[in-house]
Amino acid sequence: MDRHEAVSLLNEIGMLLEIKGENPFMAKAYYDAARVLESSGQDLGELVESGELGKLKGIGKSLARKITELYRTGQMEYYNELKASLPEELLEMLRIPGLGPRKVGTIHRALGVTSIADLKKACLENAVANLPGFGEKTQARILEAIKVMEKYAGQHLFPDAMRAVERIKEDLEASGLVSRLSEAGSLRRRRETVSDIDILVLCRDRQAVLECLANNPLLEKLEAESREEAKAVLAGGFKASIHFAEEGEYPYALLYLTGSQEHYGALCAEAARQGKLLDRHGLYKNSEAVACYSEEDIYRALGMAYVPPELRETGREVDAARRGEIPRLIKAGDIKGVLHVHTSFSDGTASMEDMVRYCIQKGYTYLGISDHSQTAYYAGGLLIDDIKRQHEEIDRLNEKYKPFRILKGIELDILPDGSVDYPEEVLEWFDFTVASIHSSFRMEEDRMTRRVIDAMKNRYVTILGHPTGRLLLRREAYRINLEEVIKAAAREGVILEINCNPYRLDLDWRYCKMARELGCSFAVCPDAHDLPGIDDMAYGINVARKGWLTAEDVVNTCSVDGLMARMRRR
Ligand code: DGT
Ligand code: ZN
Repeated sequence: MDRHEAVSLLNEIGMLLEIKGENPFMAKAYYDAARVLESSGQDLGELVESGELGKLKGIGKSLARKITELYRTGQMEYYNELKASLPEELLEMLRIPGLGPRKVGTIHRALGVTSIADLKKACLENAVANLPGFGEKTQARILEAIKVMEKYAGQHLFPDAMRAVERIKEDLEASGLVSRLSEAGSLRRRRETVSDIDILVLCRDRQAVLECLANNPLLEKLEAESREEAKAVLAGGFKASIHFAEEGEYPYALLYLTGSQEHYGALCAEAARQGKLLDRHGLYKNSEAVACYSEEDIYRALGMAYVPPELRETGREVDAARRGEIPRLIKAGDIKGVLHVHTSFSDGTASMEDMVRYCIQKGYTYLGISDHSQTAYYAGGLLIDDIKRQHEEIDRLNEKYKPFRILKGIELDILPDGSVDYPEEVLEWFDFTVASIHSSFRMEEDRMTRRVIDAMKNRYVTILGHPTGRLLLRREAYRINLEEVIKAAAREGVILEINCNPYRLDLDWRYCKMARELGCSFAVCPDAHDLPGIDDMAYGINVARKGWLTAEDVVNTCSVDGLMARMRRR
Protein backbone atom coordinates (compact mmCIF):
# COMPACT_ATOMS: atom_id res chain seq x y z
CA MET A 1 0.00 0.00 0.00
CA ASP A 2 1.66 3.21 -1.13
CA ARG A 3 0.53 6.80 -1.02
CA HIS A 4 -1.10 6.74 -4.45
CA GLU A 5 -3.14 3.66 -3.62
CA ALA A 6 -4.27 5.23 -0.35
CA VAL A 7 -5.21 8.43 -2.19
CA SER A 8 -7.33 6.57 -4.71
CA LEU A 9 -9.06 4.65 -1.93
CA LEU A 10 -9.88 7.89 -0.08
CA ASN A 11 -11.30 9.31 -3.29
CA GLU A 12 -13.37 6.19 -3.75
CA ILE A 13 -14.77 6.57 -0.24
CA GLY A 14 -15.76 10.12 -1.13
CA MET A 15 -17.60 8.83 -4.18
CA LEU A 16 -19.32 6.04 -2.28
CA LEU A 17 -20.52 8.55 0.32
CA GLU A 18 -21.87 10.81 -2.40
CA ILE A 19 -23.64 7.88 -4.04
CA LYS A 20 -25.20 7.00 -0.70
CA GLY A 21 -26.42 10.54 -0.38
CA GLU A 22 -24.64 11.13 2.92
CA ASN A 23 -23.95 14.63 4.16
CA PRO A 24 -21.81 16.30 1.43
CA PHE A 25 -19.30 17.45 4.06
CA MET A 26 -18.37 13.86 4.75
CA ALA A 27 -17.49 13.17 1.13
CA LYS A 28 -15.62 16.44 0.95
CA ALA A 29 -13.56 15.52 3.99
CA TYR A 30 -12.31 12.41 2.17
CA TYR A 31 -11.62 14.23 -1.10
CA ASP A 32 -9.72 16.92 0.83
CA ALA A 33 -7.75 14.31 2.74
CA ALA A 34 -6.88 12.57 -0.55
CA ARG A 35 -5.62 15.84 -2.00
CA VAL A 36 -3.59 16.73 1.06
CA LEU A 37 -2.05 13.28 1.22
CA GLU A 38 -1.17 13.32 -2.48
CA SER A 39 0.37 16.76 -2.42
CA SER A 40 2.35 15.99 0.75
CA GLY A 41 4.70 14.20 -1.64
CA GLN A 42 5.85 12.01 1.25
CA ASP A 43 6.19 8.29 1.64
CA LEU A 44 3.07 6.81 3.27
CA GLY A 45 5.12 4.54 5.56
CA GLU A 46 7.17 7.46 6.85
CA LEU A 47 4.07 9.58 7.40
CA VAL A 48 2.48 6.80 9.45
CA GLU A 49 5.54 5.79 11.44
CA SER A 50 6.61 9.33 12.29
CA GLY A 51 3.09 10.35 13.35
CA GLU A 52 3.26 13.21 10.82
CA LEU A 53 0.10 11.88 9.17
CA GLY A 54 -2.25 13.26 11.82
CA LYS A 55 -0.54 16.65 11.63
CA LEU A 56 -1.39 17.15 7.96
CA LYS A 57 -4.01 19.82 7.51
CA GLY A 58 -7.39 18.22 6.93
CA ILE A 59 -6.48 14.81 8.31
CA GLY A 60 -8.01 14.50 11.74
CA LYS A 61 -7.61 11.79 14.34
CA SER A 62 -10.18 9.38 13.01
CA LEU A 63 -8.98 9.68 9.42
CA ALA A 64 -5.38 9.22 10.52
CA ARG A 65 -6.42 6.06 12.34
CA LYS A 66 -8.17 4.70 9.25
CA ILE A 67 -5.21 5.46 6.99
CA THR A 68 -2.84 3.85 9.49
CA GLU A 69 -5.02 0.75 9.53
CA LEU A 70 -4.92 0.72 5.74
CA TYR A 71 -1.15 1.03 5.70
CA ARG A 72 -0.58 -1.66 8.33
CA THR A 73 -3.13 -4.24 7.17
CA GLY A 74 -3.78 -3.36 3.54
CA GLN A 75 -7.48 -3.12 4.49
CA MET A 76 -9.82 -0.49 5.90
CA GLU A 77 -12.85 -1.85 7.61
CA TYR A 78 -14.85 1.34 7.14
CA TYR A 79 -14.23 1.19 3.38
CA ASN A 80 -15.08 -2.51 3.18
CA GLU A 81 -18.39 -1.95 4.95
CA LEU A 82 -19.25 1.07 2.87
CA LYS A 83 -18.49 -0.77 -0.34
CA ALA A 84 -20.48 -3.82 0.74
CA SER A 85 -23.49 -1.61 1.47
CA LEU A 86 -23.93 -0.70 -2.21
CA PRO A 87 -24.58 -2.93 -5.23
CA GLU A 88 -21.32 -3.88 -6.92
CA GLU A 89 -22.35 -2.81 -10.43
CA LEU A 90 -23.35 0.67 -9.33
CA LEU A 91 -19.80 1.97 -9.60
CA GLU A 92 -19.67 0.97 -13.25
CA MET A 93 -22.22 3.69 -13.90
CA LEU A 94 -19.51 6.23 -13.08
CA ARG A 95 -17.85 5.27 -16.36
CA ILE A 96 -20.65 7.03 -18.21
CA PRO A 97 -19.40 10.51 -19.13
CA GLY A 98 -21.33 13.21 -17.30
CA LEU A 99 -22.56 10.89 -14.54
CA GLY A 100 -20.84 11.77 -11.30
CA PRO A 101 -21.40 10.04 -7.97
CA ARG A 102 -24.12 12.45 -6.90
CA LYS A 103 -26.20 11.79 -10.00
CA VAL A 104 -25.58 8.04 -9.76
CA GLY A 105 -26.81 8.21 -6.17
CA THR A 106 -29.98 10.07 -7.15
CA ILE A 107 -30.77 7.55 -9.88
CA HIS A 108 -30.09 4.63 -7.59
CA ARG A 109 -32.15 5.88 -4.68
CA ALA A 110 -35.06 7.27 -6.68
CA LEU A 111 -35.43 4.50 -9.24
CA GLY A 112 -33.76 1.48 -7.65
CA VAL A 113 -31.40 1.30 -10.61
CA THR A 114 -28.34 -0.84 -9.80
CA SER A 115 -26.66 -1.47 -13.17
CA ILE A 116 -26.07 0.10 -16.55
CA ALA A 117 -28.65 -2.26 -18.05
CA ASP A 118 -31.24 -0.98 -15.52
CA LEU A 119 -30.30 2.57 -16.28
CA LYS A 120 -30.80 2.07 -20.00
CA LYS A 121 -34.26 0.68 -19.35
CA ALA A 122 -35.10 3.61 -17.08
CA CYS A 123 -34.01 6.07 -19.79
CA LEU A 124 -36.10 4.29 -22.41
CA GLU A 125 -39.08 4.47 -20.06
CA ASN A 126 -38.46 8.21 -19.71
CA ALA A 127 -38.05 7.85 -15.95
CA VAL A 128 -34.67 9.60 -15.67
CA ALA A 129 -35.77 12.87 -17.28
CA ASN A 130 -38.14 13.59 -14.40
CA LEU A 131 -35.56 13.31 -11.65
CA PRO A 132 -34.48 16.57 -10.02
CA GLY A 133 -31.38 17.93 -11.77
CA PHE A 134 -31.76 15.74 -14.87
CA GLY A 135 -34.20 16.60 -17.70
CA GLU A 136 -34.76 15.35 -21.25
CA LYS A 137 -31.36 16.44 -22.53
CA THR A 138 -29.38 14.73 -19.80
CA GLN A 139 -31.42 11.58 -20.24
CA ALA A 140 -30.73 11.57 -23.99
CA ARG A 141 -27.01 12.01 -23.34
CA ILE A 142 -26.91 9.17 -20.85
CA LEU A 143 -28.69 6.91 -23.32
CA GLU A 144 -26.31 7.89 -26.09
CA ALA A 145 -23.31 7.20 -23.83
CA ILE A 146 -24.67 3.77 -22.92
CA LYS A 147 -25.03 2.97 -26.62
CA VAL A 148 -21.41 3.97 -27.21
CA MET A 149 -20.33 1.70 -24.36
CA GLU A 150 -22.37 -1.17 -25.78
CA LYS A 151 -20.83 -0.63 -29.17
CA TYR A 152 -17.36 -1.12 -27.67
CA ALA A 153 -18.19 -3.95 -25.28
CA GLY A 154 -15.46 -6.58 -25.31
CA GLN A 155 -12.77 -4.04 -26.22
CA HIS A 156 -10.07 -2.96 -23.81
CA LEU A 157 -7.76 -0.01 -23.52
CA PHE A 158 -4.13 -0.71 -24.32
CA PRO A 159 -2.71 -0.13 -20.80
CA ASP A 160 -5.21 -2.48 -19.16
CA ALA A 161 -4.39 -5.24 -21.62
CA MET A 162 -0.67 -4.58 -21.39
CA ARG A 163 -0.70 -4.79 -17.59
CA ALA A 164 -2.44 -8.17 -17.78
CA VAL A 165 0.06 -9.46 -20.34
CA GLU A 166 2.97 -8.28 -18.29
CA ARG A 167 1.80 -10.19 -15.26
CA ILE A 168 1.42 -13.36 -17.28
CA LYS A 169 4.80 -12.85 -18.93
CA GLU A 170 6.51 -12.30 -15.58
CA ASP A 171 4.96 -15.44 -14.20
CA LEU A 172 6.02 -17.56 -17.17
CA GLU A 173 9.50 -16.08 -17.28
CA ALA A 174 9.99 -16.74 -13.59
CA SER A 175 8.91 -20.35 -14.07
CA GLY A 176 11.98 -21.06 -16.21
CA LEU A 177 9.75 -23.14 -18.49
CA VAL A 178 9.88 -20.95 -21.58
CA SER A 179 12.82 -20.13 -23.81
CA ARG A 180 11.13 -17.42 -25.92
CA LEU A 181 8.03 -15.41 -25.23
CA SER A 182 6.32 -12.38 -26.72
CA GLU A 183 2.97 -10.67 -26.89
CA ALA A 184 1.58 -10.69 -30.43
CA GLY A 185 -1.55 -9.48 -32.26
CA SER A 186 -2.99 -6.01 -31.85
CA LEU A 187 -1.23 -5.54 -28.52
CA ARG A 188 2.21 -5.95 -30.07
CA ARG A 189 1.16 -3.55 -32.81
CA ARG A 190 0.35 -1.10 -29.98
CA ARG A 191 -3.24 -0.54 -31.02
CA GLU A 192 -5.07 1.92 -28.76
CA THR A 193 -7.74 -0.69 -28.03
CA VAL A 194 -7.62 -4.46 -28.32
CA SER A 195 -10.23 -7.18 -28.18
CA ASP A 196 -7.98 -9.94 -26.91
CA ILE A 197 -4.49 -10.73 -25.72
CA ASP A 198 -2.21 -12.91 -27.80
CA ILE A 199 0.93 -14.48 -26.35
CA LEU A 200 3.40 -16.66 -28.22
CA VAL A 201 5.48 -19.15 -26.26
CA LEU A 202 8.41 -21.37 -27.18
CA CYS A 203 8.95 -24.12 -24.63
CA ARG A 204 9.86 -27.78 -24.18
CA ASP A 205 6.90 -28.83 -22.07
CA ARG A 206 3.56 -27.32 -23.05
CA GLN A 207 1.68 -29.19 -20.37
CA ALA A 208 3.91 -27.70 -17.67
CA VAL A 209 3.39 -24.21 -19.09
CA LEU A 210 -0.37 -24.69 -19.01
CA GLU A 211 -0.20 -25.89 -15.42
CA CYS A 212 1.86 -22.84 -14.48
CA LEU A 213 -0.71 -20.58 -16.14
CA ALA A 214 -3.59 -22.36 -14.44
CA ASN A 215 -2.00 -21.45 -11.10
CA ASN A 216 -1.87 -17.75 -11.97
CA PRO A 217 -4.53 -15.99 -9.86
CA LEU A 218 -5.25 -13.71 -12.82
CA LEU A 219 -6.66 -16.61 -14.85
CA GLU A 220 -10.31 -17.49 -14.40
CA LYS A 221 -10.51 -20.11 -17.12
CA LEU A 222 -8.02 -22.00 -19.26
CA GLU A 223 -8.71 -24.56 -21.98
CA ALA A 224 -6.36 -26.19 -24.45
CA GLU A 225 -7.88 -25.81 -27.91
CA SER A 226 -5.25 -27.70 -29.84
CA ARG A 227 -1.54 -28.46 -29.71
CA GLU A 228 -0.86 -24.92 -30.92
CA GLU A 229 -3.24 -22.88 -28.81
CA ALA A 230 -4.92 -22.53 -25.44
CA LYS A 231 -7.69 -20.05 -24.68
CA ALA A 232 -7.97 -18.26 -21.38
CA VAL A 233 -10.28 -15.80 -19.68
CA LEU A 234 -8.62 -13.38 -17.27
CA ALA A 235 -9.99 -11.36 -14.40
CA GLY A 236 -11.56 -8.21 -15.81
CA GLY A 237 -13.08 -10.16 -18.69
CA PHE A 238 -10.01 -10.26 -20.93
CA LYS A 239 -9.85 -13.08 -23.42
CA ALA A 240 -6.37 -14.40 -24.03
CA SER A 241 -4.89 -16.81 -26.56
CA ILE A 242 -1.70 -18.63 -25.66
CA HIS A 243 0.00 -19.81 -28.83
CA PHE A 244 2.79 -22.40 -28.92
CA ALA A 245 5.51 -22.47 -31.57
CA GLU A 246 7.69 -25.37 -32.67
CA GLU A 247 11.43 -25.02 -32.25
CA GLY A 248 12.78 -23.25 -35.34
CA GLU A 249 9.38 -21.80 -36.26
CA TYR A 250 9.18 -19.09 -33.61
CA PRO A 251 9.96 -16.03 -35.79
CA TYR A 252 7.55 -17.14 -38.51
CA ALA A 253 4.82 -17.75 -35.96
CA LEU A 254 5.51 -14.37 -34.34
CA LEU A 255 5.31 -12.61 -37.70
CA TYR A 256 2.02 -14.35 -38.52
CA LEU A 257 0.46 -13.78 -35.11
CA THR A 258 1.48 -10.15 -34.93
CA GLY A 259 -0.47 -9.42 -38.10
CA SER A 260 -2.18 -7.39 -39.15
CA GLN A 261 -3.80 -9.70 -41.64
CA GLU A 262 -3.35 -6.99 -44.28
CA HIS A 263 0.34 -6.64 -43.51
CA TYR A 264 0.91 -10.38 -43.48
CA GLY A 265 -1.07 -10.79 -46.70
CA ALA A 266 1.10 -8.18 -48.41
CA LEU A 267 4.26 -9.97 -47.19
CA CYS A 268 3.03 -13.30 -48.54
CA ALA A 269 2.19 -11.67 -51.87
CA GLU A 270 5.66 -10.13 -52.04
CA ALA A 271 7.23 -13.52 -51.24
CA ALA A 272 5.17 -15.11 -54.01
CA ARG A 273 6.32 -12.41 -56.44
CA GLN A 274 9.88 -13.48 -55.63
CA GLY A 275 9.03 -17.15 -56.19
CA LYS A 276 9.05 -17.86 -52.43
CA LEU A 277 6.46 -19.21 -50.06
CA LEU A 278 5.89 -17.64 -46.63
CA ASP A 279 3.66 -19.25 -44.01
CA ARG A 280 3.50 -19.48 -40.24
CA HIS A 281 5.99 -22.37 -40.21
CA GLY A 282 8.72 -21.08 -42.52
CA LEU A 283 9.96 -19.36 -45.65
CA TYR A 284 10.71 -21.58 -48.63
CA LYS A 285 12.45 -21.14 -51.98
CA ASN A 286 12.06 -24.04 -54.42
CA SER A 287 10.70 -26.14 -51.54
CA GLU A 288 13.83 -25.51 -49.52
CA ALA A 289 13.56 -23.73 -46.18
CA VAL A 290 15.37 -20.40 -45.84
CA ALA A 291 16.72 -20.34 -42.29
CA CYS A 292 15.65 -17.27 -40.27
CA TYR A 293 16.19 -16.82 -36.54
CA SER A 294 14.37 -13.55 -36.06
CA GLU A 295 11.74 -11.40 -37.77
CA GLU A 296 14.58 -9.16 -38.96
CA ASP A 297 16.03 -12.16 -40.82
CA ILE A 298 12.71 -12.78 -42.56
CA TYR A 299 12.36 -9.19 -43.82
CA ARG A 300 15.99 -9.30 -44.93
CA ALA A 301 15.45 -12.59 -46.78
CA LEU A 302 12.59 -10.88 -48.60
CA GLY A 303 14.96 -8.06 -49.59
CA MET A 304 13.22 -5.36 -47.60
CA ALA A 305 13.73 -3.12 -44.58
CA TYR A 306 12.48 -4.32 -41.20
CA VAL A 307 8.97 -3.11 -40.43
CA PRO A 308 8.44 -2.36 -36.71
CA PRO A 309 5.22 -3.97 -35.38
CA GLU A 310 3.57 -0.57 -34.88
CA LEU A 311 3.64 0.05 -38.64
CA ARG A 312 2.17 -3.30 -39.65
CA GLU A 313 -1.35 -2.21 -40.47
CA THR A 314 -2.63 -1.54 -43.97
CA GLY A 315 -0.12 -3.56 -45.99
CA ARG A 316 1.08 -0.45 -47.82
CA GLU A 317 4.05 -0.34 -45.46
CA VAL A 318 5.37 -3.41 -47.31
CA ASP A 319 5.88 -1.26 -50.44
CA ALA A 320 7.67 1.35 -48.34
CA ALA A 321 9.89 -1.38 -46.82
CA ARG A 322 10.74 -2.67 -50.28
CA ARG A 323 11.81 0.81 -51.30
CA GLY A 324 13.80 1.16 -48.07
CA GLU A 325 11.51 3.99 -46.90
CA ILE A 326 10.76 2.98 -43.33
CA PRO A 327 11.59 6.01 -41.16
CA ARG A 328 13.65 5.81 -38.01
CA LEU A 329 10.72 6.04 -35.58
CA ILE A 330 10.78 8.17 -32.46
CA LYS A 331 11.66 6.38 -29.18
CA ALA A 332 10.75 7.19 -25.58
CA GLY A 333 14.37 8.16 -24.93
CA ASP A 334 14.19 10.93 -27.55
CA ILE A 335 11.78 12.97 -25.43
CA LYS A 336 13.57 15.77 -23.55
CA GLY A 337 10.73 17.54 -21.84
CA VAL A 338 7.11 17.34 -20.83
CA LEU A 339 4.41 19.77 -21.94
CA HIS A 340 0.77 20.06 -20.82
CA VAL A 341 0.37 19.04 -17.21
CA HIS A 342 -2.16 20.17 -14.62
CA THR A 343 -1.29 20.94 -11.03
CA SER A 344 -3.16 21.68 -7.84
CA PHE A 345 -3.53 25.25 -9.18
CA SER A 346 -6.44 23.88 -11.25
CA ASP A 347 -7.73 20.30 -11.31
CA GLY A 348 -4.46 18.41 -10.83
CA THR A 349 -3.76 16.64 -7.55
CA ALA A 350 0.00 17.25 -7.25
CA SER A 351 1.77 20.51 -6.49
CA MET A 352 3.93 22.16 -9.13
CA GLU A 353 7.03 21.38 -7.14
CA ASP A 354 6.14 17.66 -6.96
CA MET A 355 5.56 17.61 -10.70
CA VAL A 356 8.94 19.27 -11.24
CA ARG A 357 10.75 16.83 -8.99
CA TYR A 358 9.06 13.87 -10.62
CA CYS A 359 10.13 15.07 -14.08
CA ILE A 360 13.71 15.60 -12.92
CA GLN A 361 13.74 12.12 -11.43
CA LYS A 362 12.53 10.72 -14.77
CA GLY A 363 15.37 12.43 -16.63
CA TYR A 364 13.42 15.18 -18.37
CA THR A 365 15.02 18.62 -18.68
CA TYR A 366 11.95 20.85 -18.77
CA LEU A 367 8.27 20.92 -17.85
CA GLY A 368 5.55 23.07 -19.38
CA ILE A 369 2.76 23.69 -16.89
CA SER A 370 -0.66 24.26 -18.42
CA ASP A 371 -3.49 24.47 -15.94
CA HIS A 372 -7.02 25.24 -17.10
CA SER A 373 -8.00 28.77 -18.10
CA GLN A 374 -10.74 30.79 -16.45
CA THR A 375 -13.75 29.53 -18.43
CA ALA A 376 -13.10 26.03 -17.09
CA TYR A 377 -14.51 26.97 -13.67
CA TYR A 378 -15.60 23.30 -13.25
CA ALA A 379 -11.91 22.36 -13.36
CA GLY A 380 -10.63 25.16 -11.14
CA GLY A 381 -9.64 27.37 -14.08
CA LEU A 382 -7.14 30.14 -13.29
CA LEU A 383 -8.28 33.71 -12.78
CA ILE A 384 -5.85 36.51 -13.61
CA ASP A 385 -4.64 36.71 -10.00
CA ASP A 386 -4.05 32.94 -9.88
CA ILE A 387 -1.88 33.23 -12.98
CA LYS A 388 0.21 35.93 -11.34
CA ARG A 389 0.64 33.78 -8.26
CA GLN A 390 1.53 30.75 -10.36
CA HIS A 391 4.10 32.69 -12.36
CA GLU A 392 5.80 33.96 -9.22
CA GLU A 393 5.96 30.41 -7.96
CA ILE A 394 7.40 29.23 -11.30
CA ASP A 395 10.09 31.93 -11.11
CA ARG A 396 11.00 30.70 -7.65
CA LEU A 397 11.11 27.04 -8.76
CA ASN A 398 13.18 27.93 -11.82
CA GLU A 399 15.76 29.44 -9.48
CA LYS A 400 15.66 26.49 -7.13
CA TYR A 401 15.88 23.70 -9.70
CA LYS A 402 18.28 25.24 -12.24
CA PRO A 403 19.20 24.13 -14.93
CA PHE A 404 15.81 22.36 -15.12
CA ARG A 405 13.35 24.72 -16.79
CA ILE A 406 9.70 25.27 -16.01
CA LEU A 407 7.69 26.91 -18.77
CA LYS A 408 4.67 29.08 -18.18
CA GLY A 409 1.77 27.69 -20.12
CA ILE A 410 -1.99 27.47 -19.99
CA GLU A 411 -4.67 25.24 -21.45
CA LEU A 412 -7.06 27.67 -23.08
CA ASP A 413 -10.69 26.82 -23.60
CA ILE A 414 -11.73 27.37 -27.19
CA LEU A 415 -15.06 29.14 -26.79
CA PRO A 416 -18.01 28.39 -29.11
CA ASP A 417 -17.17 31.40 -31.27
CA GLY A 418 -13.56 30.31 -31.79
CA SER A 419 -12.04 32.85 -29.42
CA VAL A 420 -9.93 31.94 -26.41
CA ASP A 421 -10.64 33.09 -22.91
CA TYR A 422 -7.99 35.65 -21.97
CA PRO A 423 -7.27 39.03 -23.53
CA GLU A 424 -4.04 39.50 -25.46
CA GLU A 425 -2.32 41.35 -22.62
CA VAL A 426 -2.64 38.22 -20.51
CA LEU A 427 -1.83 35.76 -23.31
CA GLU A 428 1.46 37.60 -23.70
CA TRP A 429 2.65 36.36 -20.30
CA PHE A 430 2.87 32.72 -21.37
CA ASP A 431 5.73 30.80 -22.93
CA PHE A 432 3.23 28.56 -24.69
CA THR A 433 -0.48 27.75 -24.79
CA VAL A 434 -2.54 24.65 -25.51
CA ALA A 435 -5.96 25.47 -26.96
CA SER A 436 -8.65 22.81 -26.54
CA ILE A 437 -12.37 22.28 -26.68
CA HIS A 438 -14.05 21.36 -23.41
CA SER A 439 -17.64 22.45 -24.02
CA SER A 440 -20.35 22.76 -26.72
CA PHE A 441 -19.34 19.45 -28.28
CA ARG A 442 -22.48 19.11 -30.35
CA MET A 443 -21.98 21.69 -33.07
CA GLU A 444 -22.50 21.00 -36.74
CA GLU A 445 -19.32 19.88 -38.45
CA ASP A 446 -18.81 23.11 -40.41
CA ARG A 447 -19.20 25.33 -37.37
CA MET A 448 -16.95 23.15 -35.25
CA THR A 449 -14.26 23.12 -37.94
CA ARG A 450 -14.45 26.89 -38.28
CA ARG A 451 -14.36 27.29 -34.48
CA VAL A 452 -11.11 25.37 -34.17
CA ILE A 453 -9.50 26.99 -37.20
CA ASP A 454 -10.40 30.45 -35.89
CA ALA A 455 -8.78 29.61 -32.57
CA MET A 456 -5.62 28.51 -34.34
CA LYS A 457 -5.43 31.83 -36.13
CA ASN A 458 -4.85 33.50 -32.78
CA ARG A 459 -1.11 34.08 -32.78
CA TYR A 460 -0.84 33.19 -29.09
CA VAL A 461 -2.06 29.64 -29.65
CA THR A 462 0.92 27.30 -29.84
CA ILE A 463 -0.55 23.81 -29.57
CA LEU A 464 -3.95 22.42 -30.55
CA GLY A 465 -4.99 20.14 -27.65
CA HIS A 466 -6.71 16.76 -28.19
CA PRO A 467 -8.04 17.70 -31.63
CA THR A 468 -11.15 15.47 -31.73
CA GLY A 469 -12.21 15.24 -28.08
CA ARG A 470 -12.86 11.51 -28.26
CA LEU A 471 -12.74 9.30 -25.18
CA LEU A 472 -11.95 5.79 -26.35
CA LEU A 473 -14.72 3.26 -25.66
CA ARG A 474 -16.73 6.02 -23.95
CA ARG A 475 -17.39 9.06 -26.08
CA GLU A 476 -17.17 9.56 -29.84
CA ALA A 477 -15.17 12.41 -31.33
CA TYR A 478 -17.05 15.61 -32.01
CA ARG A 479 -18.01 16.24 -35.61
CA ILE A 480 -15.10 18.03 -37.23
CA ASN A 481 -13.35 18.04 -40.59
CA LEU A 482 -9.96 16.95 -39.37
CA GLU A 483 -8.30 17.25 -42.73
CA GLU A 484 -9.22 20.95 -42.89
CA VAL A 485 -8.03 21.43 -39.32
CA ILE A 486 -4.71 19.76 -40.08
CA LYS A 487 -4.20 21.88 -43.19
CA ALA A 488 -4.90 25.00 -41.15
CA ALA A 489 -2.47 23.87 -38.45
CA ALA A 490 0.23 23.47 -41.11
CA ARG A 491 -0.59 26.91 -42.53
CA GLU A 492 -0.66 28.66 -39.15
CA GLY A 493 2.31 26.80 -37.69
CA VAL A 494 0.21 25.44 -34.82
CA ILE A 495 1.64 22.28 -33.28
CA LEU A 496 -0.69 19.28 -33.08
CA GLU A 497 -0.94 17.58 -29.74
CA ILE A 498 -0.72 13.82 -29.41
CA ASN A 499 -2.49 13.57 -26.10
CA CYS A 500 -1.09 10.56 -24.19
CA ASN A 501 -4.05 9.95 -21.90
CA PRO A 502 -4.95 6.33 -22.71
CA TYR A 503 -8.61 7.32 -23.15
CA ARG A 504 -7.72 10.04 -25.62
CA LEU A 505 -4.65 9.19 -27.75
CA ASP A 506 -5.77 12.13 -29.80
CA LEU A 507 -4.58 13.07 -32.50
CA ASP A 508 -5.19 9.54 -33.76
CA TRP A 509 -2.23 7.80 -35.39
CA ARG A 510 -4.23 7.34 -38.58
CA TYR A 511 -3.91 11.08 -39.24
CA CYS A 512 -0.30 11.62 -38.19
CA LYS A 513 1.37 10.55 -41.41
CA MET A 514 -0.81 12.83 -43.50
CA ALA A 515 -0.29 15.74 -41.10
CA ARG A 516 3.45 15.20 -41.22
CA GLU A 517 3.41 15.20 -45.01
CA LEU A 518 1.49 18.48 -44.93
CA GLY A 519 4.27 19.95 -42.79
CA CYS A 520 2.81 19.78 -39.27
CA SER A 521 4.84 19.34 -36.09
CA PHE A 522 3.62 17.43 -33.07
CA ALA A 523 3.92 17.60 -29.29
CA VAL A 524 3.58 14.36 -27.33
CA CYS A 525 1.83 15.54 -24.15
CA PRO A 526 0.77 13.55 -21.08
CA ASP A 527 -2.04 15.91 -20.01
CA ALA A 528 -1.16 14.60 -16.55
CA HIS A 529 -3.37 15.45 -13.57
CA ASP A 530 -1.12 13.63 -11.09
CA LEU A 531 2.42 12.26 -10.89
CA PRO A 532 1.80 8.81 -12.42
CA GLY A 533 -0.02 10.59 -15.26
CA ILE A 534 3.36 11.78 -16.50
CA ASP A 535 4.25 8.18 -17.31
CA ASP A 536 1.39 8.10 -19.82
CA MET A 537 4.00 9.54 -22.20
CA ALA A 538 4.72 5.95 -23.22
CA TYR A 539 1.24 5.62 -24.76
CA GLY A 540 1.67 8.78 -26.79
CA ILE A 541 5.00 7.50 -28.08
CA ASN A 542 3.17 4.39 -29.31
CA VAL A 543 0.79 6.65 -31.24
CA ALA A 544 3.62 8.73 -32.69
CA ARG A 545 5.37 5.56 -33.82
CA LYS A 546 2.18 4.16 -35.32
CA GLY A 547 1.85 7.50 -37.11
CA TRP A 548 5.29 7.11 -38.77
CA LEU A 549 6.79 10.01 -36.82
CA THR A 550 10.49 10.55 -36.20
CA ALA A 551 12.12 12.50 -33.38
CA GLU A 552 12.40 15.53 -35.69
CA ASP A 553 8.63 15.66 -36.10
CA VAL A 554 8.03 16.00 -32.36
CA VAL A 555 8.90 19.33 -30.76
CA ASN A 556 9.49 18.06 -27.25
CA THR A 557 12.46 16.01 -28.43
CA CYS A 558 14.25 19.38 -28.69
CA SER A 559 16.20 21.02 -25.92
CA VAL A 560 14.29 23.79 -24.20
CA ASP A 561 15.95 26.44 -26.41
CA GLY A 562 15.22 24.45 -29.54
CA LEU A 563 11.63 24.06 -28.40
CA MET A 564 11.20 27.79 -27.77
CA ALA A 565 12.64 28.55 -31.19
CA ARG A 566 10.20 26.15 -32.86
CA MET A 567 7.29 27.57 -30.92
CA ARG A 568 8.31 31.12 -31.76
CA ARG A 569 7.95 30.36 -35.44
CA ARG A 570 4.32 31.24 -34.91
P1 DGT B 1 -7.79 -7.95 -31.87
O1 DGT B 1 -7.58 -9.21 -31.13
O2 DGT B 1 -9.14 -7.86 -32.49
O3 DGT B 1 -7.51 -6.76 -31.06
O4 DGT B 1 -6.78 -7.95 -33.13
P2 DGT B 1 -5.64 -8.99 -33.46
O5 DGT B 1 -4.86 -8.38 -34.58
O6 DGT B 1 -4.88 -9.34 -32.25
O7 DGT B 1 -6.42 -10.24 -34.07
P3 DGT B 1 -6.60 -11.73 -33.51
O8 DGT B 1 -6.44 -11.82 -32.06
O9 DGT B 1 -7.87 -12.22 -34.10
O10 DGT B 1 -5.43 -12.55 -34.20
C1 DGT B 1 -4.09 -12.39 -33.78
C2 DGT B 1 -3.22 -12.34 -35.00
O11 DGT B 1 -3.27 -13.64 -35.67
C3 DGT B 1 -3.64 -11.35 -36.05
O12 DGT B 1 -3.10 -10.09 -35.79
C4 DGT B 1 -3.08 -11.98 -37.30
C5 DGT B 1 -3.20 -13.45 -37.06
N1 DGT B 1 -4.43 -13.98 -37.67
C6 DGT B 1 -5.56 -14.38 -37.06
N2 DGT B 1 -6.45 -14.84 -37.96
C7 DGT B 1 -5.87 -14.73 -39.17
C8 DGT B 1 -6.25 -15.01 -40.51
O13 DGT B 1 -7.34 -15.49 -40.78
N3 DGT B 1 -5.34 -14.76 -41.48
C9 DGT B 1 -4.11 -14.23 -41.21
N4 DGT B 1 -3.27 -13.97 -42.20
N5 DGT B 1 -3.73 -13.94 -39.97
C10 DGT B 1 -4.59 -14.18 -38.98
ZN1 ZN C 1 -5.69 -10.33 -30.73
